Amino acid sequence: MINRAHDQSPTSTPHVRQLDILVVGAGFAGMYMIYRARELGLRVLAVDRAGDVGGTWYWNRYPGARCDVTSLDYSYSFSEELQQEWRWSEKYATQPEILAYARHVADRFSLREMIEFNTSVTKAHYDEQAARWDITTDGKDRLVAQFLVLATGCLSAANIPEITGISTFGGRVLHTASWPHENVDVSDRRVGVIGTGSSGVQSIPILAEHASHMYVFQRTANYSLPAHNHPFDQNAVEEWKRNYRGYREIAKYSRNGIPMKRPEKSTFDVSDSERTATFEEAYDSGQFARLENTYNDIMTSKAANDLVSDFVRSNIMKKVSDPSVGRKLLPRMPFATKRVCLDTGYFETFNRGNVTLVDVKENPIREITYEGVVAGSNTYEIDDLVFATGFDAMTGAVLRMDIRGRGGQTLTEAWSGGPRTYLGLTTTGFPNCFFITGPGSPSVLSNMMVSIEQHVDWIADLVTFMESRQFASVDAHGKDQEAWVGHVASVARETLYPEADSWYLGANIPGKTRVFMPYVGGVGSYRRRCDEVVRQGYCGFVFDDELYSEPSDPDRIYGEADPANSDGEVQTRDGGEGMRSNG
Ligand code: NA7
Repeated sequence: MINRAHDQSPTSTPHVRQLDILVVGAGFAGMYMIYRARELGLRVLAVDRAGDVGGTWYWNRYPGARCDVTSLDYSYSFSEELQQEWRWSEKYATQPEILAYARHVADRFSLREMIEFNTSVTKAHYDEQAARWDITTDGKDRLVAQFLVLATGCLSAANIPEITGISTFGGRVLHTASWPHENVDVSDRRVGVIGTGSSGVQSIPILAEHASHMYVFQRTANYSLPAHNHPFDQNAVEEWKRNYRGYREIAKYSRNGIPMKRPEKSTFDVSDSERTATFEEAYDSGQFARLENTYNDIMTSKAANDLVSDFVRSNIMKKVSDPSVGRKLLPRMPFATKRVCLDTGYFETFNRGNVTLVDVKENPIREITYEGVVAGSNTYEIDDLVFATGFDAMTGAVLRMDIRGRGGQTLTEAWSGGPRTYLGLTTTGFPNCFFITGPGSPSVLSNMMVSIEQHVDWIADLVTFMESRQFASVDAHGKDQEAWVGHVASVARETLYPEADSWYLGANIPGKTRVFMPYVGGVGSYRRRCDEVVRQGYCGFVFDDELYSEPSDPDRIYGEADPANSDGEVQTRDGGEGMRSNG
């Protein structure tokens, strides 16, 4: 608990609420941030545009929505009681189950009293004199806070493509990222789905079962592996949970936030038959990270990646009865350079008589009319149009707010050449403002729960440090930020990731500057670098306008990372098999 005896901070008046921390977002990041802030005795409030907790899991209610990280991994670790008492019912939790978990956490830790729902932040301007953020919402109060924490989620700003004529469409329009709360019945309706990323891949098989006809408008074919989802044997889970704490420790220093055995060999160190057997075993595990981690050069050598890509493509061909349709469903980019999907019967759906695949790369969507979608020279008449078109990822949610730092500079101006952060946590010129899982951190390339907890704990420690020294403001030094941005970019360049037109790069949003946003150096390596910054006296940070400490050993922060192989030194206690014994 922070000793606030010295506290000179102003008190609230009827319409101005004085806070220590304002958290934007009440998803898993925001919930844990308010939990930690309250523990520290801080005045904290979270606001969320949603009507309840859950963030992305509140909004993405489309049929088939599931997490692609196993439920026992995709959950909080901060409370041993919580992780022991909550019972996940299956390997990959459904959206309703994850939302129920978020609600349980909110109730169990009495978090709702610190959250204002149905409230959006419209403006957040930094007042340099007061070293406070002045925040305007669409609610009634003005908020003034020392710290602004943007827990806005990486995949929360929905992307609705600008297609001519959308507003003239005569049927229902739906977006997977803002799916209605009530049941959407597509029985006997002609449904069109635009987009074949995870949201499309998960929803298409279910919608197709009910629709009279389904048109799938595919611009880019994606890699998808069978999820092999299954209910848990609760006895096996209980047995496994005996070492939950130890397992979580390993996850923190793993590559993706999920304990996994380090690949020691190159793809070319083994015979063809051994390699195929390894690929098959990983493929059958229903975890794409395992296939990506079969050999240490999958994400760095095009020749190695070609082998795994061909392996997945050949499996897709086996599932689709019409080879001409199968060929259209084959992804062309290197494996895992776009987020790999996990599916239950996706490719098999194209064997149904009521499903038509429309290749809109070959025949681009020209317009939407009252009747349906015009692609190439054909009009596809539909009743329900589903946008499964994803998100303005990683930066969309923060840039949609009017955020101004020192000298009134907007975040949009500061990031006009792409996002620039120090450690993915802060950006120069915007003091006392933090991003949780921001660009420049492992973020979407990791198990988000591990990364969220790390960032929140790191921020809580920094706030405690500042309180103990009575510092009013913290900012990232521009020189250190540039070094970090350079490090993030150079690690990404050593991999195949930038080769695909992915949302990791911002390539899905017309006009968005292309910068590879997540840090590919690995969760464990990243955590060590963040800890090293603290150990070296919060080097690179400016407190009350003075540089506190320069990196005494910059190599330990901006030095080499091995993107193919980092963080592999830890092993799960069963040698990397994780929960497979329950499968
Ligand atoms: P994604 O993965 O960004 O997928 C969006 C899909 O929509 C993708 O196939 C896009 O094609 C397609 N798209 C976007 N705009 C258009 C237009 N204008 N015309 C045709 N097709 C378009 O979003 P998801 O919601 O599926 O998944 C996001 C993440 O959530 C996922 O990776 C998991 O981490 C969970 P493109 O590939 O850009 O050519």
